[in-house]
Amino acid sequence: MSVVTYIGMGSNLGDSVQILREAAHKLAELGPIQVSRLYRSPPMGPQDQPHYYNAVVQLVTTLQPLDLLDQLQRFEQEAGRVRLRRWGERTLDLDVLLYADQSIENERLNVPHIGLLERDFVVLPLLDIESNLKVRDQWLRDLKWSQASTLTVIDDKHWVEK
Ligand code: ROI
Repeated sequence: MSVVTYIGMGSNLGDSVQILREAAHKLAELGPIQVSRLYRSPPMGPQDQPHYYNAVVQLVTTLQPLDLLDQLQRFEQEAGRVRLRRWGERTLDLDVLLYADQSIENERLNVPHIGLLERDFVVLPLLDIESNLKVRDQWLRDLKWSQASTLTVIDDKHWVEK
């Protein structure tokens, strides 16, 4: 049975736009996708690191959560993932944000993603794809900063095909 999942993507090392584009192409091999706009956002965490490029992909897949996580981690490795420090710069980060309406808590995976509601670089791209999303009893579109945030839109929804 297929489920709707949302994957957060971030990069601030290397050719980030191309790295995110290739990640979206790999996700498309797992099932039909829809992509958000492409954003640039100031780092959350240490400030002496480059801005991030962020986007979200909706993936409809038959993969179970941990099998999906295995695939995401494989894509991160294939992108030559480098992670220099905790909360620091990285080549490619792929996070399971939402998996249907399930709550998942185990040592490898926490869904909905911890911190989702506090991160504009996750919530705004999610809203590009689906404006009716409720996470932990909270409508995302009602979050007070969901209209005004620190994000810059870099490109429209067609950035993956360019
Ligand atoms: N900050 C931004 N702006 N975007 C990210 O994707 C991102 N990812 C991270 C931390 C280090 C928390 N900061 C981030 O993992």
